[in-house]
Amino acid sequence: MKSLLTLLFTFVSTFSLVANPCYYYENALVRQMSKEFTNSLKRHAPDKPINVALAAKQHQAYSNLIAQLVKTTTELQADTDHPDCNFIEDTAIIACGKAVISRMGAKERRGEEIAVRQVLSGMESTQIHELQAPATMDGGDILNTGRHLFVGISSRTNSEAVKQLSEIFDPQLSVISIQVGDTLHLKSIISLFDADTIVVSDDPDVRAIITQIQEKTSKYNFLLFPDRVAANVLRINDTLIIQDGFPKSEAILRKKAEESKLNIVVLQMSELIKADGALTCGSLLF
Ligand code: CIR
Repeated sequence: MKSLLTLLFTFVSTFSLVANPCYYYENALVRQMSKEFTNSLKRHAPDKPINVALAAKQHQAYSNLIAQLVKTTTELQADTDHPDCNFIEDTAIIACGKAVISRMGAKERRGEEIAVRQVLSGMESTQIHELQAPATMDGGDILNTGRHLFVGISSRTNSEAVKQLSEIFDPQLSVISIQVGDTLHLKSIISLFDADTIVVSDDPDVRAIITQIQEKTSKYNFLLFPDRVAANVLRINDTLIIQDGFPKSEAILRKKAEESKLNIVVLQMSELIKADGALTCGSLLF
């Protein structure tokens, strides 16, 4: 009986994946930028200090674009105790009608998830799960392809999170851990173009990640290009958002987007990059 139910469930999940691929979103949460954004966490001090006014402008342009691309956008107020609060992606992951609230890897960021949990709890269609200690997770380490949940093991996300995510998402998504090496998050260096295609920069660290994915599954194609930062793209429905300032990577992404009949939008993220953020980190999409 149980195997019959599992079979039925897998069939329904597969069918809904075809109908609504993992980059089909109707809802978004975004969060205003803190006035303390210059005090955000950074792996390395930037060459030039963050231009706060420009950072706010770039973040606003991003939030406005998201609001145009999905039906409902909820904008949370900034949290002045948390300079990184606009990087809302890290506070939760939402997939298959389930929201998993992060226990974020950086202690300085814990507490950002409270307002997010509150908003998501009010949404009937979303079942709330909480990661439990000793698990730590940042949403930036999670790549959902609709079939697999690749979870980057990083300085922010640990293997206990992988265990708990497997319990939550089995059998809807197969949870696979990936060692990310020397980068902040998995999605700092790889992201999703479509359900079968992952975009990556062509460098040794990333090739090690490709090898790990290929050891587990042969289902993905990889679109390679030269710039590491540019590998964080954001696919929403029929639009691909890419970062300005990386002409060689842009040419490759444009060609592929045209072949797939996608709209392409280019956003300048220079000031968010200085705080190790880019495109996926500014929204929670579901
Ligand atoms: C941090 O170090 O947590 C933030 N300054 C950057 C977070 C970027 N998040 C993301 O890409 N998902």
